[in-house]
Amino acid sequence: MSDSTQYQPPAAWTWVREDESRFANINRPIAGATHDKELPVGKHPLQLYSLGTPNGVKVTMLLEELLAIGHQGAEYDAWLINIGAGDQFSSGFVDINPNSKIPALVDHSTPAPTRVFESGAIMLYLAEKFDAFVPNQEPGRAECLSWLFWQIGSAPYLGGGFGHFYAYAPEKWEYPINRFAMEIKRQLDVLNQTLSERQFLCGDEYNIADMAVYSWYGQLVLTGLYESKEFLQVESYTHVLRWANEIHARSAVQRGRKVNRVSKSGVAERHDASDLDALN
Ligand SMILES: N[C@@H](CCC(=O)N[C@@H](CS)C(=O)NCC(=O)O)C(=O)O
Repeated sequence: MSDSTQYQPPAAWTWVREDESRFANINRPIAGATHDKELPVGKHPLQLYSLGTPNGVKVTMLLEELLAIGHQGAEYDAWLINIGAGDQFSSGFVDINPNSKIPALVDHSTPAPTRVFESGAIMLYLAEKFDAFVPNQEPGRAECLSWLFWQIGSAPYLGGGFGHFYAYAPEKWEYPINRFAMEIKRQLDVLNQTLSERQFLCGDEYNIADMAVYSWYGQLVLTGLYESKEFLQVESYTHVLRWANEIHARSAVQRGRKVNRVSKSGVAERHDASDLDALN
């Protein structure tokens, strides 16, 4: 690794394959499949292909919330996509998400199967399908979509920016850590100020915006994504903590957080409610 202060970009960038980085199997400047492999299909109409990261968890939280209020049509098979092993580049996965990132969903209950990718689009698709967890009148609907899209636009600064340079980059560089810590603290303050006046992000009712934002920022302040709780002084965002604790305590949230996890506290695949019951 060259010293970043000495780096002089060449006139045109070229791809130098990494072999030491933990992302060596993932990072490449081209899109498309690397290998032929079909995706498995289970017995339920909804087939989710995902991993228990914050982007994956927000969808399983919503599916478990829908089941908890009695929407049997939200039963789902959740298949593990191991992004470290490159499963997102299989021909089957690329067919349902040309962007090769989890989560991706196929709904087989429509006349022709419907593919949906991008976690925010999946959440909105499911919330609209079951007419739940998204307000259907203004101004509530616009507020919900505003916070949902805020999460999608903001979290890359948290994960790809702060998290990458604070926890994963091969060296600790002050410039990017400082830049992204500043931005994440600003984002946390946006949430904190909003939640000082409201129980949930959009007012009195919990909806998909809370689920999406909790999966990144709630987990950040509660469980310390990137082991950064002290560095970011998360204890100072008292309203975010109050809101995150309230969401964290929900049974559906606890269930959703266990799906597509390769650990004793979770399940790699979920095909029936009983797969999670066994863990409770
Ligand atoms: N904007 C996307 C982001 C999805 C995303 O970044 N997924 C990551 C895991 S959290 C991924 O699949 N990474 C694999 C890769 O980059 O190759 C969404 O919200 O769905």
